[in-house]
Amino acid sequence: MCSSSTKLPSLNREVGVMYTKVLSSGIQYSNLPESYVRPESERPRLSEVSSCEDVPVIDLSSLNRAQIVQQIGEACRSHGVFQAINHGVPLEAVDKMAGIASEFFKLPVEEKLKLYSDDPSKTTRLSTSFNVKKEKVHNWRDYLRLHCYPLDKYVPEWPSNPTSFKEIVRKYCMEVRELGLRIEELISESLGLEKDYIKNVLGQQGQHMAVNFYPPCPEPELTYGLPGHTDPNALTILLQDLQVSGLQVLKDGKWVAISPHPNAFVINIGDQLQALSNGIYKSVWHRAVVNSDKPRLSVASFLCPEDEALISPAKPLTQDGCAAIYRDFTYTEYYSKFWSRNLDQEHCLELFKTK
Ligand SMILES: O=C(O)CCC(=O)C(=O)O
Repeated sequence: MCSSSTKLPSLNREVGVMYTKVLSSGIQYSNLPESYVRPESERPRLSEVSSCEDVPVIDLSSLNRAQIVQQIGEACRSHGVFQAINHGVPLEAVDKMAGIASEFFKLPVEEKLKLYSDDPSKTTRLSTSFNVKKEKVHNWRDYLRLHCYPLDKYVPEWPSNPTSFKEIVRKYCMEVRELGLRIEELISESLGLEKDYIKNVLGQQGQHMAVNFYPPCPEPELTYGLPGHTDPNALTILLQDLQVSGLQVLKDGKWVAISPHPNAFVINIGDQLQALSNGIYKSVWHRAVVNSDKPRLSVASFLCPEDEALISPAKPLTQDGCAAIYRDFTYTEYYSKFWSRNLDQEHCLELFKTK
């Protein structure tokens, strides 16, 4: 049942290889290729997933800062994720970002493949799955990965097709960065730390983007867009497709779907904030599942510590008998460990525990 039968026109071998490098090639698969099929015990069991009614929705425009801080603290402790509304990023910037992402993935495959690379160290690349050279089973996803900070350094290497890509994405990145830094201040305060504590520890933060494209999948029960993982960075700001859901988070040992909320960003705590908070806040396990009807897009923006930032549990959180549960490490050390593994292995932070 799982052998791939494609509707690929008769092509010579070289062209065929090119077409199968990414999923967004126009090929329609009627069965899931074997290399995407998860063993029975690792499948998503979609019928058992309930929709998460209670993922906190936080209004960032409230004038009551103390209340926002308290809501963020509760959300980070209980879920590791929340949806931010009235976040200050103009709707126009968001709509244009979603539009240009969709246009990009509709480009002819030859055009997109000019950017193809499976080398995670490349700062601008189109790729597929997660880490194709390391993983045993592939994921039903293509993605465009961009480094975004400092903008003037990276924008020149971004796609120039569609022609408005650079301008639209540049604007979006600036807005999202501002939002992320604002949320980091609120998170600092919610931990009882100085407003600038997180910013000071993380230094001149990098910013990366993954524009994710999940084509319709012939057998969504057998695979993932992205399997369960936590994010290795500090904070993730995710723009979800409003029409097509697919994001799920692990809550109390069960996978629950996060229905897209109009004009909201999904904000999730990454591994670095879990370490800095000495485990008080959770870097949430999340995954993207696929469906057989419609393509789905998401745009993840990641704020990352500078390479040499020294991450350690915040000193004020390791007093009064609370020992540091993670050893100190630099972000470079963490990031290279993260990319040397499969996405769905044990939490990478486990490797940095003091005991
Ligand atoms: O597509 C999604 O909803 C999740 C994306 C994600 O987890 C990621 O890019 O790391």
